[in-house]
Amino acid sequence: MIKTLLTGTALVASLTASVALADAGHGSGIGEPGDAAQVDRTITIEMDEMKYSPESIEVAPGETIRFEVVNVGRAVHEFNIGTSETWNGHRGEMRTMMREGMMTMRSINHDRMMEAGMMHDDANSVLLEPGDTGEVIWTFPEGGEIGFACNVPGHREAGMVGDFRMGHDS
Ligand SMILES: [Cu+2]
Repeated sequence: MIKTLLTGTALVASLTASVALADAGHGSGIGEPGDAAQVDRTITIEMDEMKYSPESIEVAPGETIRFEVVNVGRAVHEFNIGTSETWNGHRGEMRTMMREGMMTMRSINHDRMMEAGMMHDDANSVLLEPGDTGEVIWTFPEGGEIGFACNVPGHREAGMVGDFRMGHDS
């Protein structure tokens, strides 16, 4: 009984954090969801165990990029555009998903995520099973410290993080 109550509380806290993160996304300077009709270029990113290729990407101010993300590894990985701050907020959500059986290290249970109301369809990220491909279309701000990271528990800590080099003249 106590265990169930604690789990329920954690889930609510996590969902609240998720909503706060969505709000922060618009005014916090990490950019905004891009328009598919306004894409300047497409970049393919491969995700493998604890690393991205490429792991550093130059972006021009205001540029809209379509990221084609391919999981070539054997574990579930995420491509999530943000900052340490947004990732720290998102980490609790990922832990909850693992604990509640919405995902394991190697698979994603989409039905369970739907049941729990956690669709995980944030525009700034894509979570993929091994062998899967997804996309993120993102419009970058005029500047700022932005990167990309995998928030599957333990992955960012193990170095699964990359950076955008902003402000390059193109
Ligand atoms: Cu990962």
